Amino acid sequence: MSEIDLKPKQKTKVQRPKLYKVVLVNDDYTPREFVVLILKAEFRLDMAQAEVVMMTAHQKGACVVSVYPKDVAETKATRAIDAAGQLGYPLQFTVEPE
Ligand code: NFA
Repeated sequence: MSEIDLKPKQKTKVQRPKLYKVVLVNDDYTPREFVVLILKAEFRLDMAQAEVVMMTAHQKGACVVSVYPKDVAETKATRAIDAAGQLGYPLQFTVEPE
C-alpha cells in the first residue's frame, strides 16, 4: 500500500543572524538629556522610548536598548561611547548575545 509522503525530503535552511543586545549602563556623571540624545541619534529611538530606556538604566543600573546583528551592535555601541567620550562623559554600552 502506498501512502502519500507530505514531508519534504530536504529542509530549507533559513539564515537567521544571531542577535546581540546593546545594553545602556548607568553612571553618576552623564547628563540624562545627553543619554536621551544619544539613544535618539544612534539607536533611532523616539523621545518616549529614549526617556523610558534612560530612566530604566538610571534606576536599575542597566537597560537593553535594542538588538542587532553582531557587527551592527558593536558599531553602534562604539559610536555612542566615542560620542560621549568626546564630551568627557564616561557613558558605557555593552554588547551581549541575546
Ligand atoms: N545617572 C545619570 C544622571 O543621573 C543619567 C544616566 C542614565 C547615565 C542612564 C547613564 C545611563 N545624570
